[in-house]
Amino acid sequence: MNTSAKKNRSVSEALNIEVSTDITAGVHDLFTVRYSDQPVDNIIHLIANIPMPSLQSDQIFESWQGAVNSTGAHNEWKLFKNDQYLLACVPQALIETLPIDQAAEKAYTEIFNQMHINDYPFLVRTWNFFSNITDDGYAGSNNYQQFCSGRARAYQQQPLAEQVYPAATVIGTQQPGLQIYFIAAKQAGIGIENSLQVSAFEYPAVYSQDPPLFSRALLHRNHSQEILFVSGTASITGHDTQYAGDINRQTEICLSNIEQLITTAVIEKNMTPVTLRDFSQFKIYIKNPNDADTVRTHIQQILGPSAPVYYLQGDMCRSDLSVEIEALAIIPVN
Ligand code: 3EB
Repeated sequence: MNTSAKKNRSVSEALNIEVSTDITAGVHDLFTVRYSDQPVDNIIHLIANIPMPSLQSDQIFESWQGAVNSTGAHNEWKLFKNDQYLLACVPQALIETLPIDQAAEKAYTEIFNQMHINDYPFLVRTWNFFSNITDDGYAGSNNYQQFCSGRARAYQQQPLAEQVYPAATVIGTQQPGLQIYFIAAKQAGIGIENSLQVSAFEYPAVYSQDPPLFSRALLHRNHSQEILFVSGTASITGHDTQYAGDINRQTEICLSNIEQLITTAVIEKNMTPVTLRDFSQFKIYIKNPNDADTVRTHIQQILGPSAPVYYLQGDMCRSDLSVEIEALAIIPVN
């Protein structure tokens, strides 16, 4: 292969992210996800508007960037693709009238269908949002537990025997409806678990009848990058919530869990050594807006004032959790 062909191939597999805020946008209760094919024509496409208030003075935009944009139109789907990655949001029309477990089952079944049709067989990252997350559903379980059951049923119907679970975020919103956006890939990622935590897919059934099917982090390599997707990470060790009611201690446990995942990725999976300072993005979900200043002060002491940290109001899937942190590292490699 000649050098320029190799280089082009690298570029067309890369995924980048730019997170920006806009104080003039005037809409503080939407978190906006976009895709741009910046090297080509710089057109910015909307992926999703998540009804989740910013805890900053400005609206937050998460813009993914890939080289080759193709917006496939399969029924209601808008699909953003490059040579390695597929990004999309599950169309609302497919799921909007269903109760949460059926909505989750249908959504994941549709995701797997699109992955199959478009030939991106590996699910690497998902973001899931719905309302009343800890409220009672039916059959004695709450809405989060119902969501877990629906997701598990969709997996059970798939021939995904060897597949590692994606990194994931599940956050409660104040607006009705289930919103899911995700990244799938041509090549498999490497699942990373946290030795300080029981793997979520092995949680005891007291948390949910069907286990939460996600990896604590997922390392994905393409031709020019190592991408570490760190799942929504909470103040949990073993499988127990730590420091209910103490926002500072919960923030500390979130960060030490993330540090543990980085160490595991580097030592066990041979990732390029990175620190929290090398990360491209942190999203911090805070349940009580009154805690935002405390968390921000704490985070700035550790990551510095100009780290790419974004604060959003969201509810956690356990009522004793006050904060959850997800993170993303995109490291260029030769
Ligand atoms: C936890 O560690 C916190 O059900 O996909 C975080 C990230 C959590 C993803 C999921 C749940 C999920 O159990 C909750």
